[in-house]
Amino acid sequence: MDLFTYYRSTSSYRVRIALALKGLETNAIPVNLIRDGGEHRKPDYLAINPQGRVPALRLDGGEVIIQSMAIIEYLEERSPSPALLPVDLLERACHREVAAVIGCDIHPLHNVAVLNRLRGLAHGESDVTAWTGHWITEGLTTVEALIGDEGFCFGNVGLADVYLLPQLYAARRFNVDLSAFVRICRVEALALQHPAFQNAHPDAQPDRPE
Ligand SMILES: N[C@@H](CCC(=O)N[C@@H](CS)C(=O)NCC(=O)O)C(=O)O
Repeated sequence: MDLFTYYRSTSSYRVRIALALKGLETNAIPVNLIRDGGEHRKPDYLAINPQGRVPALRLDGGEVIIQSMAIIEYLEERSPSPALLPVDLLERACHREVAAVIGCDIHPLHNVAVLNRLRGLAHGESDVTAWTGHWITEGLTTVEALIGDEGFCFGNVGLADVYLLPQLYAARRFNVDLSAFVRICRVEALALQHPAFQNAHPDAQPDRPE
């Protein structure tokens, strides 16, 4: 399998964590979102992912799956063990709630294209920073209220953690103050000790700049 990825893309980072937790190997193909106007906008990449975003997973048969949630669900269904979702239906829903808050309500508001659109509408960097900080803080306030008091988000490592860690990396990159989020910071400290999260981290990616 080939994973089209960018080291600091939070959606790519989610998929890298899911792959690592499941012990699945892929060939990483870096797509630089910045260089030369963005390699994701070039015809070669658009032929792979018509949406022009990362990640994309190309299967050994050549089929391509885009959208991190679709990729992660595919991996979960194809390689169910170790599971990212618990057996209990309500517990599964709890993981999906956190994934949806992050994947649907936080991350899309600070994506590269969205921030560039703000810049294109004559907003300066202080507006962009305030915008990003607002949506990340608001969303993480919800996540803090949803997750539990011990271990990973809901005890054992799972889908919620796959979404949370990349979002925290982005929050720190945008200088969002996370100190009020005691549960979230507990999960972050725990995950950063876990080999799957370490292997998937942006700093461990070959396309990371020196
Ligand atoms: N909902 C998509 C989001 C994908 C996405 O927006 N990826 C970002 C990087 S994290 C991207 O490729 N951005 C390029 C751009 O905005 O131009 C997913 O979960 O895969």
